[in-house]
Amino acid sequence: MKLLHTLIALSLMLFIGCGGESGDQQKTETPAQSEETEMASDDNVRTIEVIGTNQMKFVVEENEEGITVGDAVGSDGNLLLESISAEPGEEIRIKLTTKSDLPANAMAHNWILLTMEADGQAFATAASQAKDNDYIPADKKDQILAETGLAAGGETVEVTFTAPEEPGDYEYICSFAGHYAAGMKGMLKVEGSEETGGEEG
Ligand SMILES: [Cu+2]
Repeated sequence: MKLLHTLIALSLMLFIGCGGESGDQQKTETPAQSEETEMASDDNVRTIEVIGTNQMKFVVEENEEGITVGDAVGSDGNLLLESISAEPGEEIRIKLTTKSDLPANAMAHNWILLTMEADGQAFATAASQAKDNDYIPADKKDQILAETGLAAGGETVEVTFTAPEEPGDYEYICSFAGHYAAGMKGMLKVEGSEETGGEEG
């Protein structure tokens, strides 16, 4: 390549030379064609973009494969996110953006995935007393499988996690005070890829 460039440069110089006037010699180096600036974040992890609203709901902009949606929430046509389907051990990223003009202490959201055994209501009740710890109840941390931090209006937080291997329903919630009771929750449904029903029972 270098040689080719040199040859082209040489012939250009000759050409200009023949024309007599060389003018001001501007080195117009064409930028090398390296367009790998925005490739870094594309790691193929399934990403679900979730919006937290002032109505205290998890919503999505449109239905897509692997999620279940309900009715439109609010005036901008976003759809209630009811559940997320996952394969055992699947890697998933949740990107949660809070849409709100309210101050952070009045309206912020997080996304917390709980164990199958956890009681979402009990967790949320304890969380509402843990404002100083970003609404994470210290004595129930062992019930958390994945969590984002809090996102105030205009902010986006994310978490990448591996879905549990055991098929079943895992509740996810926003633990900001009062939001669980208002319906800010849903279900991660881990579906067995094959019948695991064996002999037990
Ligand atoms: Cu919330």
